[in-house]
Amino acid sequence: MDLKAYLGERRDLVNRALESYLPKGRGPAVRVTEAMRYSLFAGGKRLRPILCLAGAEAVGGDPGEALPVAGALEMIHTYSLIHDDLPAMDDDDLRRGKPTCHKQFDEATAILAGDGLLTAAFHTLAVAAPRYEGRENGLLEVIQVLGAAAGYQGMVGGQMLDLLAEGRKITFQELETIHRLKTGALLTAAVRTGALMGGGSREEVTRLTGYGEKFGLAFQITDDLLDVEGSAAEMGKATGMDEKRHKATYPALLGLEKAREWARSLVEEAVASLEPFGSGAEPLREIARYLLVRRA
Ligand code: GRG
Repeated sequence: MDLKAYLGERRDLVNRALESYLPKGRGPAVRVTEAMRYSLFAGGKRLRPILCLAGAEAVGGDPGEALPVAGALEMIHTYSLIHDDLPAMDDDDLRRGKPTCHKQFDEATAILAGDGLLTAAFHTLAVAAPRYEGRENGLLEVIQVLGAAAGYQGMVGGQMLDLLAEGRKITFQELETIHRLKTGALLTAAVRTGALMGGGSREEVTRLTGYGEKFGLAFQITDDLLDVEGSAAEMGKATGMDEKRHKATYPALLGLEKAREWARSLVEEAVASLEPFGSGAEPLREIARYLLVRRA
């Protein structure tokens, strides 16, 4: 398959959906919607929504049915980036190739933009609910999965552990827990919710969740590698920051070659989880392999 064309077509689909969920000039305070839209449309890869649509496709479902969930995932992800870039957290100036939200607007507006996006994610799902008449329980399960993955049991918990680990030596096990929660939980939820929205069987959902877990870890390792080997121009954010901040990373703990090897074996395991699936899972296979060659 032509992965580049597939990703481009899916990105456009997601962008059109996001445009309809968060149109210009919405709400009583245009400044906050402007800030939300500034970060949301700053040009991310749309990896989480694409994984969600691909999860639906893998189980033979209609990816269009998963679009509101895909949009919600991207809103949650963008909120996490806005807050992560704040002076109280990573204090970054560049994201998605543009000034970070608090640099472009101001700190208070960036906090509100993040809050607005997180809230809009769940609001979007509630607004879409009538479309799923007769399948309300499925939608509720999706909301549960998303809430847990984004919240204290997942991404927020992982971010807290990451902040607590600053300036101290951590074990490999601790590093893995941080990343499983901080980055992996939302990526796993993307594939899982896609499979649920596509009407996958329990076994299919479990298998795709396994894929998401391996994918999430491999993604983080390649993200760490790109921080060492990538360029700011390609990444749209400053690189070399992990070392500067003395952050524990996979390359720092394992060395570059071992980290690369581990990412490779996780990608193989992710692809192996898809063994019983037919050609509908080809995008998921290709996206996993793409992790090993991505430059951004
Ligand atoms: C503030 C609650 C809260 C959580 C922040 C995800 C996160 C937790 C922080 C981001 C820090 C970071 C750079 C983690 C590495 C992995 C990651 C999430 C990279 C960015 O995701 P991409 O590459 O970005 O999918 P785009 O811009 O393409 O969407």
